[in-house]
Amino acid sequence: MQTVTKETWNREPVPRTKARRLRDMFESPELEFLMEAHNGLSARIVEEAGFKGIWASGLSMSAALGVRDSNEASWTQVVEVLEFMADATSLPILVDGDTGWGNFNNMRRAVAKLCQRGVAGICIEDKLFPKTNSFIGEGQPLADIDEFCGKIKAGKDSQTNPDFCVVARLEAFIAGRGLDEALRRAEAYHAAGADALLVHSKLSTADEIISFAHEWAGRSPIVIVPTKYYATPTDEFRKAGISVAIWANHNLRAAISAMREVSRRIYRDQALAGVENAIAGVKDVFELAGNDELADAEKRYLPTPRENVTAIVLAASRGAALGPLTADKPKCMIDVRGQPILRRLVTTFKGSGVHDVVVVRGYMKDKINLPSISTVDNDLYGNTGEAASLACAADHIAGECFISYGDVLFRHHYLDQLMDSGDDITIAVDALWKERRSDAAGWVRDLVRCSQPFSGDYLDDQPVYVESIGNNLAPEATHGEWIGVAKLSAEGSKIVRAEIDAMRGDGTLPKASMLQLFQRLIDRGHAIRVIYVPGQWLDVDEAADVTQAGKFL
Ligand code: SPV
Ligand code: MG
Repeated sequence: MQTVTKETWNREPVPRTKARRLRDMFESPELEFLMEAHNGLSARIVEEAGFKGIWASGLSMSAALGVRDSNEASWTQVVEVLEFMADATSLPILVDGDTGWGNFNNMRRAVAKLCQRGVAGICIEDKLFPKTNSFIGEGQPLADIDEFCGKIKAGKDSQTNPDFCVVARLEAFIAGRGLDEALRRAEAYHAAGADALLVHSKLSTADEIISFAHEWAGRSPIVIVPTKYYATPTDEFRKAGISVAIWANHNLRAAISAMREVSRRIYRDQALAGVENAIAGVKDVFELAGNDELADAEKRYLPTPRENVTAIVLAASRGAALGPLTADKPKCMIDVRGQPILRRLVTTFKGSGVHDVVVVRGYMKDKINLPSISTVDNDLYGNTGEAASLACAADHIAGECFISYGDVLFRHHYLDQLMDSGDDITIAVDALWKERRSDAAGWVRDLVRCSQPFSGDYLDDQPVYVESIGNNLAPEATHGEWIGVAKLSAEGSKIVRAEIDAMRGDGTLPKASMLQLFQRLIDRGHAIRVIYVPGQWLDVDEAADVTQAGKFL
């Protein structure tokens, strides 16, 4: 028989549902096999072995839960197990539904629920609730035929997938009631709409099921469970025209033997060396659990951790223009839509994988108390400028690093664009600077004149550099506005640190702005790369900006 793998199924032009595939197995002229599984892991192992379908054994699921095969696990607990199994495998599952977990009404609800959870079919047996395993005791009472037929009909009427299968299981042989009773019941169950008949026997030979198959003469598919007549060659079943053989409990029994052996050995040895080579490796466990898929998904969905990238956030100033809003907190801690600006900024950095965020505090420094940041203090904030604040974090200007004002909000992908720049010093410049408006008297802007005006294409990778930067550039000499975020390479960090030292040396450091620092670098011949961005940022310098910031979010 051809081994059908998951890949084979997936190559079908129109994928068949699991229920359709189970139905195909019943209708196939070949003898097909269902292999027992009792949880997600064993379902995966069955699929890995090459089987086309799974028998969710009541005995095995109960035993795996540590209870007896006597409806001690409730039907919803069984459905929970089935859901894990259905999620873990692409194979169709035929569930051992015992007696339908109650009367026709319980059967209706169970079938609807199984269809929802992706189970392909249910097998119900003509015994009484609570059931007993077929291999326990003698003369188990059978269900009333009509009552059982009603249950089959109720199941068929409740399926929401047209291919869902209801298999009727004959326990006449198990109850010692013989072939005639089995055939009488088979006739009735077939007429009630059963898609297949499972004929069960506890003899050590296949005599009962073969005589049944002979009399039944292919009127509907026959399913068997050769647990007790395991020595019968499989070809005998083929010759008898059996549709499906169920290997009903062998994974559970294998697990019991293996777990016993390993537990006893480890108990005895008080050591693991004796078992290590005889059991599946931890890697195997990861593989079965699908960890590769998770690793791929992490690449797609998680921000790439920027190892060793630091963000230095300059947040020392009060923001006096904000008046009463900064009477009791620095401006970076002003609330915008329920969160301080600084928290949003830190979230933007962390969301882009920059986890090392250093905030330079000054005015009301104790109010900057966010978790997961580190701080340095510019206690002379009242008489110093931004360059002096940056100098307080000089030890952190190392390796790749961002420098940002503490009162700006911007789209997080601007950080990715800055990261992607191959230059040592890069700043994000708003190409739509002319569209920004403010009524504030003395509005101060960080204007930039570039080597090229914005080309109109944000994907244009022609490098553009800063020619001059300041607050007082003439509009006709201006190409954009710095949004307050810069990125340094490891070399860029060295250059900036050296310039800070030079400024300290010549006495200009205390009063210098970031713009003056940048302009000095340009004058010294260092290139500052420009990444043009299309607006979508703001800084908070005055009360109206707080309202704008709310809208921006
Ligand atoms: C099961 O696997 O739970 C079955 C088959 O119902 S048997 O145990 O043979 O009854
Ligand atoms: Mg069972």
